[in-house]
Amino acid sequence: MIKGVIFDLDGVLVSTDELHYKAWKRLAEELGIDNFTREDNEKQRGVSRMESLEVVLNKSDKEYSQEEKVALADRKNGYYVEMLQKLDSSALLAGAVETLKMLREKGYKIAVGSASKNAPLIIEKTGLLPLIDEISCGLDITKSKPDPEVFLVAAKKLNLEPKECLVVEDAAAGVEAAKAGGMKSLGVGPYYKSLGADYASETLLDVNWETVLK
Ligand code: B16
Ligand code: MG
Repeated sequence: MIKGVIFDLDGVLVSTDELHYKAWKRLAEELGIDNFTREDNEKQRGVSRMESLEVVLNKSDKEYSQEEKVALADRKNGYYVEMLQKLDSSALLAGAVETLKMLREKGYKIAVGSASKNAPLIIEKTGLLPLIDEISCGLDITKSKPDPEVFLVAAKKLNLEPKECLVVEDAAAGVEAAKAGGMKSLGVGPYYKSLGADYASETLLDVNWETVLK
């Protein structure tokens, strides 16, 4: 029986993809990579900061040491965090607030399970904090999706068994992580049909919650 819902953040509750894109694009241009595209940015959906950096560096002939890579990821994060300061509720995706309120009224526990180390800042800036019981994010984990760690930490924080949790995700790596953790999954977003989730809906507004939560 499902007792809690774990929401991925970026691409499910909030849209920060444009800001990630702008920050990576700025870094790429500084490195002389002028062909970093929105298509490349799609490959960064749901994956960790260091793996996202590899998507950018794959477009360069230059080799970088691990130390240089960490500095580049930090530089990109600086640009991203600078833009996050202006984030507000206009970044919330359709149906996010209504869904969280509805689930809470029905007595479900709510967590966020996000790869982002900036999740607490994003949640605060968009006003989601009062609607969420627990946050499990990039700061809590050592292994990124498709490893289930971020969702297992979320379940633990909610005091629930994995099989009592439903994960809502917009990325294939996240759906894989949910499965690996023994959790049911609902895929949403532009690729909802091909994520391999147990249930799928284009947006949070189209979900048949009665079926998904049974
Ligand atoms: P940060 P999610 C993910 O968030 C983003 O989709 C992904 O593009 C980003 O690289 C990752 O967080 C790490 O973010 O650099 O802020 O720590 O979809 O797991 O909520
Ligand atoms: Mg996501």
